[in-house]
Amino acid sequence: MLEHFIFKLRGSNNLPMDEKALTQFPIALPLKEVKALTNGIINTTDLITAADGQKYIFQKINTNIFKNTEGMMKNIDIVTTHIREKAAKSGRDPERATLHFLPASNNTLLYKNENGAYRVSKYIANTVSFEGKATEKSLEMAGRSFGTFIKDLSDLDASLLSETLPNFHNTPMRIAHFLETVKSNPANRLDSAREDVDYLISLIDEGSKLSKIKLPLRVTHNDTKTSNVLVDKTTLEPLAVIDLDTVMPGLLCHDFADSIRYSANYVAEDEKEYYRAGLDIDMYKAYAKGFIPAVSSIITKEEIDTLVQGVITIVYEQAIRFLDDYLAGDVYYHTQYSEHNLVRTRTQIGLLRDMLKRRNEMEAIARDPSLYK
Ligand code: GN1
Ligand code: MG
Repeated sequence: MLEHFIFKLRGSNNLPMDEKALTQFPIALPLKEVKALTNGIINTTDLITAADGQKYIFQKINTNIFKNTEGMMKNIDIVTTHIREKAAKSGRDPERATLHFLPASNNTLLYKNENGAYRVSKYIANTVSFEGKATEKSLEMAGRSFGTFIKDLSDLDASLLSETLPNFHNTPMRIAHFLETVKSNPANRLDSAREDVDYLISLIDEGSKLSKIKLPLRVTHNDTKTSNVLVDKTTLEPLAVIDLDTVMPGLLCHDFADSIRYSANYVAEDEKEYYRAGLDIDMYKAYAKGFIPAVSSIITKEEIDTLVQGVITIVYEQAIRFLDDYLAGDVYYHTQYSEHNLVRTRTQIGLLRDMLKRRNEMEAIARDPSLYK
């Protein structure tokens, strides 16, 4: 049985892959190989090799988080089609410029059954993603890729896309939810996080500022980690932006911010020595150097004025998201140990404290005229 074969390959810690789901996609079965890819902390992902040697990415979508899978795949369809067209016009290889999902037997890019929602995309050969700690070079390239992504999609009407994760970056709502969790203390963990809770509550005004400013709605990626950029294995040139689940209408500063939050911190998101967290200004500069020139022809004055506030807001928001989940008993993010989400919270708080001190330096870099030529 295919299922048993896969089960063996994935090891006993993983659930067996859904055989019925696989047969709904135009791929040659039985599979030759299955490799679990464990980078994401939300979906379950396998690199599979079909009977004819073609490789694909097979994913089970986490429907607890992505409830509107139809809307999500429709967004992805619109966006990837648009990028393929743009790529073809500008001499880039369309099949390497973005992900290409295969239609299931129901003619949509998604197959759902009682076990979950599944999708398959072509594996882009001879590519790697930037894994591990980013370098100034990789971060600059990631900035260019995510900036180009926004620019490529700037002539697409953002209202065509559904808001698949409603209020994803609605910081005031995140704050309200966090305050509710603090009040109800469902996992009885409040005592172990009192200082963190007080600090974040003291910054509610700071975290709410951005939400009061009117900014253009764009098609944004919303998860701009360097590991979401595919590069050519040989030339190391960035090719495509992946992990398109959170693509939806959003603000330009969010895509500037999240990468900086993730990579311009001295420590990784779940570093246990969280007291070493802080802003690596050279890394921040590197991302700005890639991102800003890529969007310079479309960025508005209001957007320039809110780049840094966007970064501070996103770090703040992520800190309360992690802390909320810690206090709730780890219901959202996958965790490996009971304090995992608290550690994550503290790496964000360390970064945030530093950014609030160095705001002027950050502003000067974001407004450097040489980036806007
Ligand atoms: C989640 O699973 P991953 O790494 O793609 C989260 C992001 C967070 C990130 C923190 C849909 O992304 O918003 O910034 O974890 N995605 C969702 O590591 O909640
Ligand atoms: Mg993601």
